Amino acid sequence: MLIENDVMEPINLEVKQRVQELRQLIQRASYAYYAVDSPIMEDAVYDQLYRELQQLETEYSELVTPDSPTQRVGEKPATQFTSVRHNIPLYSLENAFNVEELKAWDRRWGRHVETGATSPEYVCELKIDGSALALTYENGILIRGTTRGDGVMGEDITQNVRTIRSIPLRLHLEELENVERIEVRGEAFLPLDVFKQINLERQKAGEAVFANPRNAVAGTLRQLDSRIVTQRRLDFFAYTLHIPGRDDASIANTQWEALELLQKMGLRVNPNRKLCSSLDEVAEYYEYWDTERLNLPYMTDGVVVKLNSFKLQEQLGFTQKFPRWAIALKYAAEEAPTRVENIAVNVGRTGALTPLAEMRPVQLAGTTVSRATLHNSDRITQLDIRIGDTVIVRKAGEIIPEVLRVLTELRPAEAIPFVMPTHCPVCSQPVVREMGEAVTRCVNASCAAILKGAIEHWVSRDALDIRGMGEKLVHQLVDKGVVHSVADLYDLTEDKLCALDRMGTKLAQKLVEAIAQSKNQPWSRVLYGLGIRHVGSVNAQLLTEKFPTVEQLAEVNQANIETVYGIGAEIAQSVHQWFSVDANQTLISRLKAVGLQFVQENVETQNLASPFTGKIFVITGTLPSLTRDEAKTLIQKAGGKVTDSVSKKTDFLVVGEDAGSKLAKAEELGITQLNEPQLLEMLATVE
Ligand code: 0OX
Repeated sequence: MLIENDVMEPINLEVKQRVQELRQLIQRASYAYYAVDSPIMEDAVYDQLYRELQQLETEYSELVTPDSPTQRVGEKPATQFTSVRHNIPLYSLENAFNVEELKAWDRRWGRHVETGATSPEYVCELKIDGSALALTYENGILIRGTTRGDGVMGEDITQNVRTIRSIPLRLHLEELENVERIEVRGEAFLPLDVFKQINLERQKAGEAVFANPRNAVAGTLRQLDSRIVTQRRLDFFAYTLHIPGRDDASIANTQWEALELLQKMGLRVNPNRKLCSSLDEVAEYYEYWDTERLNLPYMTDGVVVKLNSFKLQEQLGFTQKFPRWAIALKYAAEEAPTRVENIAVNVGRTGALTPLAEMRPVQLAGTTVSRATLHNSDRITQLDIRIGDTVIVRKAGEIIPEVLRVLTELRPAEAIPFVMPTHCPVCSQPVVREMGEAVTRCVNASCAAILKGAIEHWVSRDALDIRGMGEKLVHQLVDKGVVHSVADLYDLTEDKLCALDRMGTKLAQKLVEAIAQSKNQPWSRVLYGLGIRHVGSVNAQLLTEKFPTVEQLAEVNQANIETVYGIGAEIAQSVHQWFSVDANQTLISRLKAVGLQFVQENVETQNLASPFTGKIFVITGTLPSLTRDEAKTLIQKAGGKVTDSVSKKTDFLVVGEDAGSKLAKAEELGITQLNEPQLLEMLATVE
């Protein structure tokens, strides 16, 4: 019972509401997953919701109720198969989401037992995202296969288990004498290519697709017709071995030895395991596989870290749910649920109106996310997103967070649909949406938002690189009417700058100097800085190589622009159109008058002769000093292209340490490899 009085600090209403909301979400998700075999959210999303609820209940223990999903040990198995009680329960794993949490786990178990002076050993296994299975062998013959179920009771799915080729029907028992019964546990999984094919077939047949390979495995294992299971090419990695009545130490002394024994007995054991003698080594393994796992033909969602010594494992034992000697170190979820509190509209430098979801802050791929792009009104209609909705947001790598879908079943009655404004939210002028275009635009050339965006782009690092000219200063310059065009930047004086807020003489002096310096930037950067649609820094380089003066570029027709390697019709049209606008010609004249570069110097020695021009590069592994992004930028600036995957078209593979499957493929295709020093040497020839 919750008592709110002046002795106990009242729990704010928002926390109570959130706890209720989380329970409702989790209950619906569990029902959809377990009872009707039709998941409504990804496992990572479910994990995140569950964890948030657990955290709130730990913080506000008064809110824990017996019917909370956190109080449930497991889910009931479906009824089609015979239920079987496991001889030894199948425990699940506690989760850690970063190395800090792993260290906290390590300190915790370390307090329970004496380990002596030496650091313990850890076994790292990839955490396969499949379904746990328990296999029973009698006198070496497979007699039963069961699902995990709730950990205590599982389902007998022997018929289906027999279809998995990597599960031997008879074990090699030379290693173990006089054992009647052996229990093997491991993870059944679906190779990713099979998963994709199954979904394709289901889609064609008008059936619901599986949300992820894990659900597809669970669904397949519970198929009543084992002929279908055979077609699905399930696979299996084994990770534990028990002999009822014997303690584990009589079979092996360590987890590492047990894995080797399982392999000798004929079971498939994941080869990507590692025996580590420190947590730092564990962290290294975890970081390495964070990216490398994407090259594996099956899904993994973390690393299972286990204490290697069975003696230590035995001393530590189990909690209600988990072994104390193991933990799942999971990779940060890239998708999470949250609530849309508002939909704002941003006006970019091209005048495009972009709706943005303002959301309850949520942890995603290691960062806090509170805004996500909704792209355009078509996307909003397609998603059917409303203010007040619970949505799934995604952030993968450097990608801007986006809303993936709406959990419409959680929509509150008061949710508000979004309407695209008819007038620009910055300059109040009417907006337009051209036929066939998804984007709504403000077309007022003197709109402050467009001007601010244009100036921010002009001063940015890859353009004119005017250091010290940040977003706030640009906004002030526009809002106070000091600057109406990028050309006005060149009329700024120390006095004019000093009249602005938070501006001292030193800073003003530096800025004036940086602005003057920008006049030395080459024509390619000036062209990029003009912000012509579709002209990024690489295209600007390609264009200025072919057209070394602004007059040449401004005067040619569209077809001529298209002859440049890498420049397509859309880009050519955009460039041609830009130069045909009078206001843009005036801008060029003003910029020329103040001394900006509109001629490419030393054309002969420029990148036309560069060994990078038009060449396709792929970067793999960790380079000794450059980050992948730095290497990518350098290659692009030298005229090369960087792609993600190796193909026959790849010209060079830049190889760092721990290179994975890309290296193997490049070797197979005979592609030239470069290490970092060789790349730098090649770059040094391009100036
Ligand atoms: C996996 C995986 C799962 C042993 C005791 C508790 C967990 N998904 O790949 N579980 C375990 O270990 C059990 N190991 C794994 N590799």
